[in-house]
Amino acid sequence: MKPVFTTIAASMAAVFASGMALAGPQWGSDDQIGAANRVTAESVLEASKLITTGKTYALGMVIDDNVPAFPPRGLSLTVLQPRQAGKPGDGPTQASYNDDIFHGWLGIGSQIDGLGHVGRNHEYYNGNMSEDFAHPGGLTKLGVENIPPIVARGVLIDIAKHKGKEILDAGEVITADDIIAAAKAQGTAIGEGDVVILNTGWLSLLSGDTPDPGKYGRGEPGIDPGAATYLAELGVIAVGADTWALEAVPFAPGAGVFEGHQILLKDHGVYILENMVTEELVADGVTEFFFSLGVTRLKGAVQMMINPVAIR
Ligand code: UVW
Repeated sequence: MKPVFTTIAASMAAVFASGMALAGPQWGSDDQIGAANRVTAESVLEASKLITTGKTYALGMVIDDNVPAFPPRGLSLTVLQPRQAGKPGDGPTQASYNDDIFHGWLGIGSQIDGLGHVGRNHEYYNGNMSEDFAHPGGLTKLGVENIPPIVARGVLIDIAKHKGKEILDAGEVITADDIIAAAKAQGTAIGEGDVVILNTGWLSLLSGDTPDPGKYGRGEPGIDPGAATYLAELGVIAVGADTWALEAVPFAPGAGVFEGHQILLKDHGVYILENMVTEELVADGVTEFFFSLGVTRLKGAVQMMINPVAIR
């Protein structure tokens, strides 16, 4: 009989030889940050070499109460001048100020899905059961406050260009083969530790002379479960797109409800970035960039509005 460690080593070697990344528990049973474990000082230094011109790109959209959101999400903002009515201001220099009150959902506009967002039959990333951590006052595990700075090599895969379209259709499925072919055509290798952003053109429905937010929100092009598995097994940190939920809606034939979310978030600890503004990167032909995202550390939050920055 082979010694246990030899057997384990052999199966680990087989896993790595097959190019398959292990799911959540590879970072330990207490792990709460999943694929963000792939951010290291070395990987950040390597990514920093992608900065060649210093041009910055805001990947976050302007968010207001008109932004199409997954129902019933919404927001309202109120600006006020507390305790200042009828006064010239505070102190000898008459200091005056505006504050703001936000009421709303955090999964709105450009957003990150934390690892506590989508599970399978109430089980979430790393075996966490809903009843143990999803409390009304906030998640006690997997909250976005745990997400470390995500600084990495970013790659933009222009699926729309590869398919010869300005905008993909609602429900148009992006398969693993599509991603492989588009990446090959544009000469971009996707590797472990990358943040992958897909361009579908869908977000352009919200701009231009005749924006169509209704069409934007009713459906979307996006990945199928096979594409989610492919990207997760490459060992990426996050997958995003210029769509509101990354996945094809209506869902791909045979796919479950937001099954790509289950595969990425729950099975692999890979983050999802939604409503990414890709337009300027596409216009400049940028396919590889330095990606930087510090997520607001609201304790116990599931999702968060974000504005990642790409630098070329
Ligand atoms: C769901 O998938 C339910 O929401 P989101 O698109 O915000 O991830």
